[in-house]
Amino acid sequence: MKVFDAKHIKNIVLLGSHGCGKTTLAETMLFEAGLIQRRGRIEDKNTVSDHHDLEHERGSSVHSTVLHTEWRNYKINIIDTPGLDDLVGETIPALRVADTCLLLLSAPHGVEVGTDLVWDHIAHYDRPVIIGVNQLDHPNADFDATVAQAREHFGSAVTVMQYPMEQGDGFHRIIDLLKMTMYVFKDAGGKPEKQPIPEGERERAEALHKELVEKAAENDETLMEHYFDKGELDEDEMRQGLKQGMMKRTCFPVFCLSALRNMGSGRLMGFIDNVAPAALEMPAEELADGGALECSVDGPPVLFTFKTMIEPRAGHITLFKVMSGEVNEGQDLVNDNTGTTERINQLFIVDGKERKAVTKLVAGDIGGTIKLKDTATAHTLHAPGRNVKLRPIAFPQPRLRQVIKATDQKQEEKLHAALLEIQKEDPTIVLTYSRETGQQLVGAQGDLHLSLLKWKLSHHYKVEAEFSAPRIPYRETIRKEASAMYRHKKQTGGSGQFGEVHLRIEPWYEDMPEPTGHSVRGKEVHDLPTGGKLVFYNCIVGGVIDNKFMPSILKGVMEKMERGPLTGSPARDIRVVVFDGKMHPVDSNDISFKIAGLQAFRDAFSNADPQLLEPIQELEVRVPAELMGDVMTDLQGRRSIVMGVDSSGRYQIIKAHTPLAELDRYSTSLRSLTQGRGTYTERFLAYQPVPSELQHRLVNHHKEDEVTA
Ligand SMILES: Nc1nc2c(ncn2[C@@H]2O[C@H](COP(=O)(O)OP(=O)(O)OP(=O)(O)O)[C@@H](O)[C@H]2O)c(=O)[nH]1
Ligand SMILES: [Mg+2]
Repeated sequence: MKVFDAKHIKNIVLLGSHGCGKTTLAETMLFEAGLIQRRGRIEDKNTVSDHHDLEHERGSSVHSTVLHTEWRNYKINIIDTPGLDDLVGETIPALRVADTCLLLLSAPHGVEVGTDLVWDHIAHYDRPVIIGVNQLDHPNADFDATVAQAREHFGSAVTVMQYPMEQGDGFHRIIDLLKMTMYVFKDAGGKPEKQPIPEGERERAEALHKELVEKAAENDETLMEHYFDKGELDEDEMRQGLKQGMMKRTCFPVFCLSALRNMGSGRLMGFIDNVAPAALEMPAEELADGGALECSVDGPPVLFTFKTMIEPRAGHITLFKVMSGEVNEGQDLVNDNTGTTERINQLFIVDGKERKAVTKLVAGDIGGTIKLKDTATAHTLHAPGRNVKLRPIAFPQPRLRQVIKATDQKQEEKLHAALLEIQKEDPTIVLTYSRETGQQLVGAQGDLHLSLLKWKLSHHYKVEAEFSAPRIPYRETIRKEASAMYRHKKQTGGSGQFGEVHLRIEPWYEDMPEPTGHSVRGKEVHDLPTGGKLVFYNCIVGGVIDNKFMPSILKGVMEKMERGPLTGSPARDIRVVVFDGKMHPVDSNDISFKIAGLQAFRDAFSNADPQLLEPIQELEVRVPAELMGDVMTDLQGRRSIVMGVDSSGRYQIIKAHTPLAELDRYSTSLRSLTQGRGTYTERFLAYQPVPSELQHRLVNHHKEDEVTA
């Protein structure tokens, strides 16, 4: 394996909407560079990138895949990502380690929903962008419309470098505005012949060339002066200016492609070699503690892991980028996140499922190793004593949470073990256990993500799983005060049971005055594990209930509060005043007072205007302005209160408070309502009363369940 020096390594991530041709382009680049002798096709399930069984089954990418080409004197690492938005957990780590984004647009479809969604991530990571307009051979290809849309969505930085002479089936010529030449392809694509720009095209080509030169000059005063002096820049000066423009994100150069027919990829690779910034030229990486790490070959060795793959034979494979220094086979590095020392026993580069051993990798390069003991995705490994930690990767929150259960109850443990493994590969699968409802929840990015999870569980881990809607964690409380007494009395043969409790319950609130009309002998404030408070007063006078029974009464009250009288949901924010009762000299014991306390509480509760509370979520829904009306109407149908609307570019952000019970699979509904363009985030806001009609229904449901249980 040739070892490339850091200046000659370029890291590119292939991004774009589902089906725009990323995997096909990666295959074509590998073929053009001579790394494969035959081009695989998506339909034949034999591309280097889409090598997983699940990808073959679906006919599209599911994982991000690292590949590389060697073009002229440069090594280009390519990370091919899946375009489906549910698989954003694959895209984000790839973006994090790439130095340039190659954003592919499809000439028949232009800027799609998926393009816009991925653009938001690119903008977040502030990466240089090259735009490839692909599928120019398609009968519906429209280069000009695609570029116009790109300008509309991504701004005036979109800069035409090339344009096609014809589109659709006859596509075979590209005018290049930097080289001012025409590339003419044979039917099979590949290396084009260079021809002068035809006379009839010169005027258009020259006008566009001038725009390009101005774009290249605008980022550098010296270049600007040259341009004013000579009225022109030479090729090297243009490359220099374009590189600066890319790095400042004032220039997104546009290239012409037909990945399927192998047209345009060689020139694109040449541009990546000569113009796209190398890792060494990129701004320093931010560290978790606020510092920065320069990518430098002479720096200390620092690796950042961005992907974990679990393969049947190899076990855990960890992919990383060398952020600084160099890493050698057999080297010991410290994982800054776990403190574990890890030996890099094997070092390799990857091309899809192929691994090629190397003895060292230098700053800016991407490679992998296996069998690390305690290293996960987004960890930093460094030389002992260096103590460097790179910022973690911010994975998106789940958009969907469902209860997951093994179809066969006996396989529950196996399911859990499988989920933990899958989570290592895919950090956007988030497992949570709800102690309150006793349910195992799985968070994912959408329905498709869940169905892929189910497929993996079934095919790779041989365990069948089912999903269902999570139970809503309702709460119960009261709205007025009420009193009750309960006498528990049992006489069976020998010693009996006796306990009588009189108590009053009241809605508790912050800074509530002390109870009047009773002398307070004891007060306990309990913060309940399910939220809210129970404040318990002992106001017994004259020793009618012995102090030693008070904990039993409290226990009885607590027990009923844990499974409230209305629907069995936890009760909260209640003050209990025990003010009277009776004992029996022989038969009174703990259990009698616990039962009396519980029953008195239950009876008082039913007369205290009981109220069911439901969790309310704070929502931020981001939708294209033209779809706001539909989304708003839908939100109102979900009992939402709209708190306000903000503008953000072409989007509107609706802020609303919505009951959790109305949000089951909201991400799916929002997607279908907005053709996939709407996104949202939610977080718990507060508990609020359930409307009375709904409360009635829920209470009746609970009663029916209790009867059948
Ligand atoms: N006509 C035409 N079809 C293309 C071209 N590039 C890709 N395709 C076809 O488009 C379909 C999708 O191609 P992929 O390479 O899988 O697209 P992708 O962007 O990797 O898709 P995801 O991985 O799902 O995001 C396949 O049927 C390809 O053969 C092209 O340049 N021209
Ligand atoms: Mg793909």
